[in-house]
Amino acid sequence: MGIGGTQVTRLAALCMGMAIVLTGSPPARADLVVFDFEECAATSERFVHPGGHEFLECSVGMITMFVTRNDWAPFDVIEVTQPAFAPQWGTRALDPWFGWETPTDNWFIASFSLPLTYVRLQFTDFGQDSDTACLMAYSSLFGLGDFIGDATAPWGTASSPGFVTLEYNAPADESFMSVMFRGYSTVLSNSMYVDNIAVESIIIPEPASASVLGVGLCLLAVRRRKSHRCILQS
Ligand SMILES: [Ca+2]
Ligand SMILES: [Ca+2]
Repeated sequence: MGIGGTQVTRLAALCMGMAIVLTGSPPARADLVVFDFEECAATSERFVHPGGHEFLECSVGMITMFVTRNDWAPFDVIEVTQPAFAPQWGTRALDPWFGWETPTDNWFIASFSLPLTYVRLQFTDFGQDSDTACLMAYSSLFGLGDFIGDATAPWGTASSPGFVTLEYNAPADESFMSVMFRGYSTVLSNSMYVDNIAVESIIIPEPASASVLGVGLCLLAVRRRKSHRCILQS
């Protein structure tokens, strides 16, 4: 899928925001920020998944999150009222089901405008295939750079309003800029709803110096895919 002018502009802004070089005193941790998707445009409902978002840009406080899929395939924000998600999920969540009938090595990728030290995601589904929830943290945007760490948890064939929570704490003196995540089974590579993405970032100390990465470099980066995968739990 091509990347349009609007996407280029937004990616450029994101890249510029992320090209901050840490200098000066040691960074501090910011408070926990939660992306709950309740203010995002809903584009799908149960059994109707048109792929209404090619990407999603969300800002909470000082942090911007940019969600894509690794192959730039569309996805949705689902609106669910009956059967309901858990109360703490509200009614909206990330929906990976567009294109489910052509299974690929598919992931969501969340890239952030500040380096993170902690991330927590919640996953759910409505039964059927037996899923495992998985996340992987990377040092650079779009699932690139060094693999920092991962987390997995079995979900099986359980159903909403239950959910499973994954969290990852970076080792001391390490941080990450993006997270690849999915709930997957032996038959479907991305088939769980995701909500309440909570992060702790590093506060950029003042004064900080900033350098701007070239947009071309950034766009090149998003075209590359990492091959590192979580190990499926039985
Ligand atoms: Ca929600
Ligand atoms: Ca599933």
